[in-house]
Amino acid sequence: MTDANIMKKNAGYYAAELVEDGMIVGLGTGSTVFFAMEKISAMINEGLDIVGVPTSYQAMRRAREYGIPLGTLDDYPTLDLAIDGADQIDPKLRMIKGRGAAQTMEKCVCDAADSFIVVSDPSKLSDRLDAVVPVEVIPFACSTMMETIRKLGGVPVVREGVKKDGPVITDSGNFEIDCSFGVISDPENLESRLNNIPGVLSCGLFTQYSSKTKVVIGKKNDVEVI
Ligand code: ABF
Repeated sequence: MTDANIMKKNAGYYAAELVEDGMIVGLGTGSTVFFAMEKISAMINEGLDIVGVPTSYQAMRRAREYGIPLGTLDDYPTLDLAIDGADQIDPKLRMIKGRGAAQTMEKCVCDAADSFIVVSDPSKLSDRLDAVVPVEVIPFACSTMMETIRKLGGVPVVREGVKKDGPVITDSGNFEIDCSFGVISDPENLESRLNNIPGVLSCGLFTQYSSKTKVVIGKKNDVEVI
């Protein structure tokens, strides 16, 4: 196993052990949270009784493979805990998510949870937020929204499918626009302005959840909790 995966596994396993019997747990999308699912699966085999609420089709499939009982936000409008990954995390625990094109449902699950556990390796930590910000948009007004994003100082690119056969389509049937803004000096303001563009469903800036967020950084032999 690579050092990166060892660190991701340590983070995911640590987060999984925060899950208690009877909890309803949001399950994020991404390789690090999948390690948490692996550990939760073992805990279920030892008698843990939980229900998972996946944040994407990919997360649902992986959770099913691990035998994790699943529900939806319709079944469980509020969650005890959500475990998810991130693309970039700043010192105030504000983050950028969405490289997996699932940030809209991830944000819904995060919002519904009493506490938010973010699992990561050290590479996601940064003094400032300057990663690409994914923005999920309805296809209808994509070009207009891209113009608006340009006026906000962004460089928008519609995320293409792996085989370049057209735009990536999200689980909700929309496009993802990857927006480069350089160093984001006011993440709260940018998140608000992106969210207010007609046709935007969500953006990958998560700036409103720091107070309920715990970040678990996997190291080679242990974890650091922020
Ligand atoms: C998901 O996990 C996304 O929001 C984020 O982009 C991704 C990170 O994946 P990984 O853990 O594989 O780095 O939550």
